[in-house]
Amino acid sequence: ETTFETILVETRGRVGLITLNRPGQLNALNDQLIAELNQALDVFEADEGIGAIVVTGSEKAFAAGADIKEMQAKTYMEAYKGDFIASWDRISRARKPVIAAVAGFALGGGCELAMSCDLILAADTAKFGQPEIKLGIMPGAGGTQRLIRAVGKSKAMELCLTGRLMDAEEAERAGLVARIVPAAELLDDALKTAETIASMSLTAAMMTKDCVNRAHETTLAEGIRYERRTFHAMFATHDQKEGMAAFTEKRRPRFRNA
Ligand code: CO8
Repeated sequence: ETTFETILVETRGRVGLITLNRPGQLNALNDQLIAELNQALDVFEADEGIGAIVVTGSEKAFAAGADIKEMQAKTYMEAYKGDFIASWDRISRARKPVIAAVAGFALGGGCELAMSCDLILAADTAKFGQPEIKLGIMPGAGGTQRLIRAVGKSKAMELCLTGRLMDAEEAERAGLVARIVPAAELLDDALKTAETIASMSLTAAMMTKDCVNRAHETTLAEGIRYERRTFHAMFATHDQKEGMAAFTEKRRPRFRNA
């Protein structure tokens, strides 16, 4: 069992739960936290017993951004040579479905981390934003690229250029979040949603998320072709035969994730 200092890691049934845990810093993201998060993701991804992952923060903050105090003195050469932020993309390369359960602040790198997950569930207390411009910098972990795909150019520009925060209602209207949940029910709802996903064929879920994410990477025609080939491949799986047999026989499927 690995012990972590900046995150809490638990297993709930077939769901892996990662809680960002730097309460004194509103879960500001530093190298240690990202390294621990990546390590926890590696473990859950390798674990056959895990079918979906939830990443959450505290009531007050999902994450209030990259750790400003740690970044403050960084030089260009340190950022360049160390490829600052490169390791942040581990979560976007997760093959199992990942849900971000966001309450309170998801700002800067925190908003980028949430957007790197497959879907965001927002507490009614959630606040999203890319306030980097107020620090004399700009988003550096996908904010200028993922936000525009989620909310469109005008709103993405406004948020990135003014640093204005967006509440949960606005985020839902704009398409950034899947659903808003009362704050007190956020974690239960996220775990339930993850458990629903984890009860499906993991193979099907992984292929589905891979195809949906493809839409951001390629043209429509290529994406459609990629989807079709992946769809064809599903007929080689046990779970396709089992899922369809179960439907025909009016019983619950017993997926083998194969
Ligand atoms: N970094 C370091 N410490 C932080 C951060 C942060 N991002 N956010 C909050 N904290 C600390 C505060 O310094 C404070 O510590 P202390 O008690 O020692 O003074 C503690 O957390 C509590 O914060 P506040 O007292 O400020 O709490 P409030 O409720 O008054 O305010 C806010 C909450 C509005 C969220 C406020 O804390 C704030 O504005 N935080 C900064 C938000 C921000 O600018 N985020 C963007 C950071 S830049 C970034 O993410 C760049 C991303 C680039 C890619 C990734 C690079 C690694």
